Amino acid sequence: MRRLAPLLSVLALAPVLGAAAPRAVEVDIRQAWARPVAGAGMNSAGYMVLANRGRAPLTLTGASSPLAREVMVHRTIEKDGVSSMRAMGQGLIIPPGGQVAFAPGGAHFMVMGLKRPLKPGERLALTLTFDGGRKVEAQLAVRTTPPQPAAAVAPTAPHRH
Ligand SMILES: [Cu+2]
Repeated sequence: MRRLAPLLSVLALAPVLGAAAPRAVEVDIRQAWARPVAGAGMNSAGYMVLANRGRAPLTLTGASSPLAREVMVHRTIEKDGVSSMRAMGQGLIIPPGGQVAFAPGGAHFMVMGLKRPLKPGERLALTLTFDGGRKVEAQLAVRTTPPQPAAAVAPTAPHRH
């Protein structure tokens, strides 16, 4: 009976090890862009469309950038003609097959305390953190205006060649 003990403990561990293996984050990142800033210490805002192409809900829990002191997930709220920004507390859930658009006037990544200016044409790397601590890197094009929406985002638009 003694000889069985090591085998049993390995079997008992197997499901735990399986659960610990990192699951890929099944997310598509589209139209990622950030506003330029003129000097170090300033804040930028980052925008993108996050589409969950997995079968489980995906929760965005935070973001960071090597170029910024802090990155917060914000939402702009308009109340009585005054707009203000609020941090999104417990994370942003993207349902399976669904998408969330970060866009001016709505949800955005507040990129705070940039270590250097951001010029149009450059790229800003953002590391997005999802549930389970899983991370995905996004490359945001630094530009003054939003990129044109990709055709895939508006499947109902007329198809032209
Ligand atoms: Cu903000």
